[in-house]
Amino acid sequence: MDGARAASRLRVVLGHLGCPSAGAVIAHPTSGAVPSASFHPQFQYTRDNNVLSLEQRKFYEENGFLVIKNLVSDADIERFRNEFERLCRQEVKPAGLMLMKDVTIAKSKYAPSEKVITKAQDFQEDEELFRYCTLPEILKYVECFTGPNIMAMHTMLINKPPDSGKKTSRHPLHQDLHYFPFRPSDSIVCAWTAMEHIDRNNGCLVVLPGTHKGTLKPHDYPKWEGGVNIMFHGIQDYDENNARVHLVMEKGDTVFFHPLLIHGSGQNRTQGFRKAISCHFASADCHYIDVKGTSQENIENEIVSLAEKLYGVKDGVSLKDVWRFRGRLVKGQRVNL
Ligand SMILES: O=C(O)CCC(=O)C(=O)O
Repeated sequence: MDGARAASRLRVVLGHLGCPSAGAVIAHPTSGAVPSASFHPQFQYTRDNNVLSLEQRKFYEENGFLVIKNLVSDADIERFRNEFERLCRQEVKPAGLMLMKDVTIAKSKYAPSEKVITKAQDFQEDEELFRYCTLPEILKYVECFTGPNIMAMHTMLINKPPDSGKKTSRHPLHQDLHYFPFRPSDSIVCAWTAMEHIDRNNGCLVVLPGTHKGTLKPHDYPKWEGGVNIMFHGIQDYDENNARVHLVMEKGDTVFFHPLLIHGSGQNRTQGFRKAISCHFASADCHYIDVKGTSQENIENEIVSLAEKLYGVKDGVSLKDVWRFRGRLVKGQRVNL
């Protein structure tokens, strides 16, 4: 699908602004989660629904992330890999999809292929890749953090390239909440699934445990000599002494993490492209906020001008509009977002 269709969908979405109940459609039934804090008032970041063991809940509460081994099947990962290759070759063009290249080759004229594209972002209109966001095994865990009304808000397949020597394959330390104009943060969670064995050699995720208990910090482009990829904002100021954990993961392993958790990923020192698929989910009960005058204003300006360029929509588009366009209900009712 092309930019014109994306623009027209964005216009339809914009036309519905101010009447969020238009989206209150019932999708899948919910699994009958009970309201949070009914049994365990000491828990802030997880909800009562019998999926997580007490040990897992305590781990997430304390650290802000939780790895579930072997969650997504090899067969599904193979299908996502094949679809990514089709997208890269531009055999299909879902509305809203952004195909990114590493900054070192961003201006080159290479034919699009999986050796050139480093990220496919916003695949919410690609039914095959979007299946990831609807997998029952993923949603079962997501519900522990969001509750029963679930929106898939932000989708990515990350194809971290072999580093050219300029260290641009690194992802600076950041908090995902910087990108999101919706709250509360405790009702948002990222699911990130390794599509192959991932370790420090090919650039695994690195997390700073416990940092989800802090506040949102100012972000900006790091001053890296070799260049920085578009939208790779990083935290300028964090505690260098905070412990770091490198998440070594096998194909199908999935980490769930809080949007305030400080994390990033290292260089890919191998010759292969390191693949992971991820989605940020939020409770449909979350609400949008105005980020004007906050540390998020820089990313609002950047995302909005990119969206205007991509979809040919001018004037009056806000960060909130872009997110309304991206978000899709995957479970329960579309209450707010
Ligand atoms: O997959 C990676 O290398 C890091 C992805 C990430 O942290 C992000 O896109 O927010």
